[in-house]
Amino acid sequence: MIYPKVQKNNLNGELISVNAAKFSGDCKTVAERVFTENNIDINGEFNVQIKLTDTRKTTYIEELSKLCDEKYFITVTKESALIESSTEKGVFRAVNTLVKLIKNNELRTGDLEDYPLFETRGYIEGFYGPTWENEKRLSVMSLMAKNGMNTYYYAPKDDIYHREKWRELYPEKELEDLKALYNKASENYLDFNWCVGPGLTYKYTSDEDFTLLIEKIKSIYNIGVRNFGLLLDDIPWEFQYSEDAKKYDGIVDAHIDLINRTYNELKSFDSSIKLTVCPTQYSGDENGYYVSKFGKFIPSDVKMFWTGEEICSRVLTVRESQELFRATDHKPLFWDNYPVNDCEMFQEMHLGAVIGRDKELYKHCEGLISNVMEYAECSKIPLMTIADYLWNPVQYNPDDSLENAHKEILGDKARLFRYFADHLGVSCLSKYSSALMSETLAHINFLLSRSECEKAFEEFSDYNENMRNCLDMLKDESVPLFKELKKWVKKFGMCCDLLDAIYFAKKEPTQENINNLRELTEKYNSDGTILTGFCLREAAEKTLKMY
Ligand code: LTM
Repeated sequence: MIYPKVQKNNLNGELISVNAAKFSGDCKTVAERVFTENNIDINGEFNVQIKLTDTRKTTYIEELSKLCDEKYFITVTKESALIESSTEKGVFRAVNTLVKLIKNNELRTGDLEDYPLFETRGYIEGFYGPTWENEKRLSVMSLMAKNGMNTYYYAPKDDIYHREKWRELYPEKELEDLKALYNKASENYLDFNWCVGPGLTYKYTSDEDFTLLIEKIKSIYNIGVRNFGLLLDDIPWEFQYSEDAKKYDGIVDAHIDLINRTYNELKSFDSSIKLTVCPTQYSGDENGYYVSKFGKFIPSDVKMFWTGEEICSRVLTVRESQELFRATDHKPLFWDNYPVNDCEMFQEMHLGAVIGRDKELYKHCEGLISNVMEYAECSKIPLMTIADYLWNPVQYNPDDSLENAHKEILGDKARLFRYFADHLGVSCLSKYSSALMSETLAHINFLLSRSECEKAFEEFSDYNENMRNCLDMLKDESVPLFKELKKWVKKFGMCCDLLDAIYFAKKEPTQENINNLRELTEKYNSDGTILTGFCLREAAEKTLKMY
């Protein structure tokens, strides 16, 4: 199976082995670049013909009654393949699919038809905390584009030029980095959105502030960017300047004025510019005075961020999307605060697959943009599942998607990694974690209750050995992912020690073993890093109570 799942896959004929291909027709350079990046020879016998064709078949998604510039078809025979799409972007998607089929050894004769269901699919660097290095940014971009995302928002809260020093232009080096980022996004068919968050100090009645804001946006326009975000999240609800309070009835009126002025100024400068905004009330009651007025009085083609019922929402639903549309005349562009783990969530590591987003959400929103963690390598794992959900929510299966993400990112380390990842599922999406450990400990207890002690301890010892092997693997900090996970790996080491102590206390309940278990339980519980679910504490405490 390849991910994201293809909408209609009828490649069910003869299996074809392709080690090298050659391209003919349109957009050859795009295809050759993608193949080369994936180490597949482009001077081979298998002929891939590419045809750009603008027909109903290649541009229209019947079930959505909507035009789409990313739809594509692939037809495969024994000697060749034909790619059809209406745009270069569609060809890019098709070629990535072809690469995955070849690499997974799943290329068969037949045909497939594919297109995304969510229109806007992407991620935002919108978290508080250390910003990503540019190298990491480029690496995440390539991976997410390869997996079908089409949008990127630049809005790191701790980039001082984004928020605190919004009035100042970027110094040369920072601007160069942004340019490199914009170029990478364009190469990968990602819409690049640069955002500014002036609301901490903006004076709504000041023409000077307005001019500075437009100048700042134009300085980013000059490196090529055409999509901008004006973010008014996490700013004071009260006016900061008496002149503002005098002029406007309420804060929402000042925000509406700012957005309309900015929109008109940018559109008269270049009508291709697009604007996204984030209201100060971006979650909760869709009919709240602020957000309903905000939405009704800003232009209809300005996209509006919304995080759902909560800031970090367990579920995102069709119902709330419809309600928000009714109240604001804007479909939500979901700013999904998963997997972000900043602020109060800093002890959690969010490595689980995305869940709790309605299957039919794509019909009722502009799209979904996931807010990532300060840990770029770690973010790749949940982001891959989000990319799968956004492309094909109807066939999305979180467990399969997560397993694929592990394989893609960790290769043959994926098998052992699950002994660790099992414990990193606590987030706003779910309070439960450690499913594999819980199941294992429950079965061991069941065997013990039937006096099948030998079998029980054998199972326990096998599990602990896998955990230890996993720990040894995780200690290799030359793997960037493992380096980022250091804090959780340290706690995982304590977890392995505690499991061994439970094992010995159960098998040979000597005073020494019991004391050791007590000591390690205290040590484990006193470390604030969030790892295992209740099952480990329960196993330790129940064992201690027995003696
Ligand atoms: O969610 C929004 C719109 N704003 C901020 C984010 O910057 C932050 O990362 C998340 C999670 O803490 N919460 C917010 O309120």
